[in-house]
Amino acid sequence: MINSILIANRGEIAVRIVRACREMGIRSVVAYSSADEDSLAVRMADSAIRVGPAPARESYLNKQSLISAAVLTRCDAIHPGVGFLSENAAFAQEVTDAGIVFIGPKPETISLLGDKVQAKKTARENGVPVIPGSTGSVEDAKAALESAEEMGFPVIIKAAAGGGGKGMRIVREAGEFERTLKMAASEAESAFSDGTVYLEKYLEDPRHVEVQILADSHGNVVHLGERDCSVQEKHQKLVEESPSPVVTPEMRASMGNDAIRLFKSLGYVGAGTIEFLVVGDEYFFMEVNARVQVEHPVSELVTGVDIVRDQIRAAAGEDLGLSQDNINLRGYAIEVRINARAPGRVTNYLPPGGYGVRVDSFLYNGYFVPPNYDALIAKIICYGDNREEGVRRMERALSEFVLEGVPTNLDIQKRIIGHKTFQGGNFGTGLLASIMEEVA
Ligand code: MV4
Repeated sequence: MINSILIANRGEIAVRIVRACREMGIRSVVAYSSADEDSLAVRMADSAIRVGPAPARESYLNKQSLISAAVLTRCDAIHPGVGFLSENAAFAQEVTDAGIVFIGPKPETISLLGDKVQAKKTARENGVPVIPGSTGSVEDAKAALESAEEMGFPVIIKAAAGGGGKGMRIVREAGEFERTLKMAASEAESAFSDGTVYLEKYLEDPRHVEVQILADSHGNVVHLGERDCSVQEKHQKLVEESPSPVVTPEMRASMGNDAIRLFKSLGYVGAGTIEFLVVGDEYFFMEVNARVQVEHPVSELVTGVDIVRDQIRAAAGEDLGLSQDNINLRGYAIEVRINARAPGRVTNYLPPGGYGVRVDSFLYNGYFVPPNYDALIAKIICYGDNREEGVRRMERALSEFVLEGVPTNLDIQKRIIGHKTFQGGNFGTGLLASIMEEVA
């Protein structure tokens, strides 16, 4: 049983969790920084507690302050949301040691999955296809060059402690290899205090497809289909959709079974995502995100499963009674992320609505978007019976959206969703760059 949750996050995800708490009869307490005193989550929650000044390092990343806040407000659980401490094994452990439920997988699971080399090894051992030519961590430059030549250029160097594109380097020829390897390792060392890097064959213009998993502590594990997140800008997702236009029913079943096998072997509890790169009819494991994700509403709309509610129930030790036979993927959903290009005060906000449109946001008239955090300010999610209908509905929703006072990426989103290549469904991760070129 969970009675009260401290929400150790902000923005639209904090609002999403407050809403789940209200529906579940759970008291919500929002932990906020000085920059977020006027936030919608603070207004909507049952109560709120300041955990530090504006810089995230001293507030949303301040483990001790957050745990003290939970103790002071008599919360029996902490929801870390996305980003910040959501995949921090030390935080999960300290929360647990304080006798508080961490809403997420076990600290050991977070720790294993946070090391991308270990995660890949575990995937491979469980029969999940990994990227061809990929190896364990790089030990010395000479051996690494040999292994790169063996897999053939281009190769990609990734940081073991990275993930989500942080600290990646593509190497197209042997001559650049050693220098780039050194740079990647020293960047990884300064960014993550861990200079471990690994190599993969670089796949040209792949699609990014991820499978949503839900698991309870009673051994029930199901998948909620995939999300295609191929429209990205500097590793920031801009559009997510389900089903993927390139995933066949056979691929879906195979990816889903692989994911379930891996998550069962991990003893995973809660909501998680397995990321794949897809080229043609082949898919390759990339990494696991051990948290609920920004784009989770897409899967909620095509399955009817309240992922945040079930994540909380799983953390409370409840048997979710999940069975894959009861998960029915129906229709199509698409999410567009609206990002602020600069801080500013909202002078006019009219979110879209109507049939098949959901908006997850923390904006309101008069709200000041602070400069300190993530640029994401609104997610527009549309449902349709099929991709054509869902995309048309998204075009309609974007045309209704009014936001004045804060510059956003709304124009580029309209251009993407209205683009014939996007609408055709046949594109890779290079789509955005080619649209930007057309604009210029
Ligand atoms: C790759 C890749 C090609 N080959 N790995 C990993 C994290 C993600 N944000 C970007 N990642 C990539 N990993 C191999 N072996 C290409 C990318 C990639 C990418 C992937 C999905 C969507 C957009 C992307 C943009 C650039 C690079």
